[in-house]
Amino acid sequence: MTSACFNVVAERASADDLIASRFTGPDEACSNRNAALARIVFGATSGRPRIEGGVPVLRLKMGDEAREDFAEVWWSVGTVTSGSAGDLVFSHDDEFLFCAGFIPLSERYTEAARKVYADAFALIAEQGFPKIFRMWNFIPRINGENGEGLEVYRDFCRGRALAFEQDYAADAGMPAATGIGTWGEGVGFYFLACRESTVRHIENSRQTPAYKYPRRYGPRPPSFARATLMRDTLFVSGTASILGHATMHAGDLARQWDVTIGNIAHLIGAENLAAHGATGGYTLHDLDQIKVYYRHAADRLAVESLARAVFHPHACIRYLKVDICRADLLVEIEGVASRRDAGLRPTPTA
Ligand code: 3EB
Repeated sequence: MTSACFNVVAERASADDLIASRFTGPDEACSNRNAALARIVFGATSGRPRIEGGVPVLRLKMGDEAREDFAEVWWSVGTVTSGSAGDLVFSHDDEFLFCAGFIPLSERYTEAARKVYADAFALIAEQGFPKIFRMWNFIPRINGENGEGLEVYRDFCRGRALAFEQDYAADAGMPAATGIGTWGEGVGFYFLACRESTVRHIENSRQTPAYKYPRRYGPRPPSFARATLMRDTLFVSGTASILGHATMHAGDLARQWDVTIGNIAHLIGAENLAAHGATGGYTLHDLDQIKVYYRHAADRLAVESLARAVFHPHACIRYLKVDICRADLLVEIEGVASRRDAGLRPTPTA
């Protein structure tokens, strides 16, 4: 595979200090990247995604006082076409499609979430990229109650589940995802899709599949897989201190961290992947593009030192202080696993 480079770069919004962290594919292809497929700015403002200079841009208000804005940029090695369709913006090259959307603050998200996801599913089918392999959802007041006393996350999950049940290709499976809090004034989401049917959705034998969570967690379960394998890259969903379907160690950051890391290590390991017919496995040192979401500002230094102790010294790690979809969760971690020696490695920044 020579032209199939697929990479991501996280860069500071200030742009002069590029933290390049790229994965899968030959060096040539990676150094060939020439156009941004999309830019997600994790910063101080939020709003509807827009096309800026031909590139979809989604702004998510994720910052706390620490002022640590950064942008996640998805690079294409080919020619990028972008556009909008209703409230959605999208872009694609020959291989991958990016799409982003936004739902304004509301007393009830079920219908709006269902509609915007249904619109997105129709868009990707029409564009010829029917397989979603990674999705992110950022939900304001995620643990608050909606206009009917239902937790906002559960309200959102209901709409998303209806869209996946009724409007998504039945055989496509649910993608790896993150569903997390934001300080923004509405639900922001984005996802990546591809043409091929070779993506493989992975569950974790330590955890109940989220789409099978019992009813006590809400009227409809969350629609996502624990990870999605796309070629040699494993996209790891937001992962937390949940065994089976139960939260472990409410109130105990260190213990929640250990369960979360144990879940990821098991999820990406050879034994769990073999159960899905995939060969080989990954270790925590293969993880990059890591986001650590933590609930309490006071836990920041602790999560940083816990992360440094377990991840590769060159891994790109971002810390985001937001609420998490269950009120008893203190930390959630996502990342992308790939062969650390397979592609061009980033130069560590000072
Ligand atoms: C969990 O395991 C923790 O709703 O898209 C993780 C990843 C979580 C994705 C989502 C939620 C979502 O249930 C929460």
